[in-house]
Amino acid sequence: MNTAFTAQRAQVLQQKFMDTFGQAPDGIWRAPGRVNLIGEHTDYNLGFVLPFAIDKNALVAVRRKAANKTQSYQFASTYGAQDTVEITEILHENLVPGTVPGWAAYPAAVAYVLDQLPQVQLDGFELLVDSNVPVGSGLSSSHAIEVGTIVALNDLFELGLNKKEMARLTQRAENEFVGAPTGIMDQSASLMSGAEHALFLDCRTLDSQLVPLPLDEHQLVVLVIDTRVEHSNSDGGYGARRASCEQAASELGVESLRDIQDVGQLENLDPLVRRRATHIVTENQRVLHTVKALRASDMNAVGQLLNASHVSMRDDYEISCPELDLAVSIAQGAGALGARMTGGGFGGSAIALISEDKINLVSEAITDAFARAGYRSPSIFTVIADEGAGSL
Ligand code: GAF
Repeated sequence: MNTAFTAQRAQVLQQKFMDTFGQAPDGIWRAPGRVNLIGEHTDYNLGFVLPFAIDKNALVAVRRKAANKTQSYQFASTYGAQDTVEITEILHENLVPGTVPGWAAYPAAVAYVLDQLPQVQLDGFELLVDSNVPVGSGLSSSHAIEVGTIVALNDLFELGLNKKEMARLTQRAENEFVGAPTGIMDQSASLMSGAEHALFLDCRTLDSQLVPLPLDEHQLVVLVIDTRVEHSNSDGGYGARRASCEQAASELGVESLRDIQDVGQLENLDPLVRRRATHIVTENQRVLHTVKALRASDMNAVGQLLNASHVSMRDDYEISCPELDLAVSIAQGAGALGARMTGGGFGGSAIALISEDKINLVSEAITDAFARAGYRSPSIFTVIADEGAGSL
């Protein structure tokens, strides 16, 4: 974490909170976005994922209101804010799924799921968000806000929730209130990650291990190429992929595709469903192999697994797009050890594992190729593996 930069942002947020709500917040909490190194769309199939939290995050300032005040929630953010910050106020009785527009749906969704817990009396609170996770880039900007909100409320209302419980609750917030049928990877990465490690997560049990990322040792960096093709997990493509996986599991008589280890078992499925399921079965295996390769510090093997993952998402799962494919192939051609799209797909970002002396070369090659293809200029930056959410 860049501590000085975060402290500076927190100071500005503290002042803005006072200007907006007239009093200081009770605290400020930080929740990171993530990249997924490998293991895509395996989470809702109860399989394996290997993401890491990044050094781009949401800062969430919160003040708990006195219990005898009207039970209402006030949300504001610095998004697009110049001098004035717009406040969204939601009364407790109006906390209804699907009714809160824009980014305020994320903290509202968290209030909604917490409020349903029998032991929780969620009095009113005021909340101000500042985030530098790019929106719509596939780096989990919405989950960063949700996780920032739940860790703040967990502390302030002394709810005693552990990380697994917070991950499951924020998944419900996203599924039931926001209406996106997403899995559990992103919030888990934001909650459970550790600096300089990837999070090896079993999405069935939420048991996890931190696997060291030997990047410095090999003078490697992870480059993110945000294609600036915006995607949303509420669009139909994500849900359609999930439905195909559920159909495959049901036809095969298993709880989830996690229970299939051999693609030979898929051969009687309808051809389209079989290709979708093939991605999931092979991707789970690639995650396990990547964990082994990282532990053996074999970064060439890691790179090859990233490349294979991209092919599988492009051809079998069909969630890539021309901009992502171009970013990946140019990065590979310019010397990346491996590259793949990351996140939900249909836009968003790709990652490339490259040696640190090739950052400019690879970035320029991708920017030039995008210009020649007539695509929007991509946003390209390196990320470091940061620690999970907590209070500042
Ligand atoms: C999105 C979802 F939110 C995750 O749950 C996961 O399914 C991912 O797409 C694909 O791996 O980020």
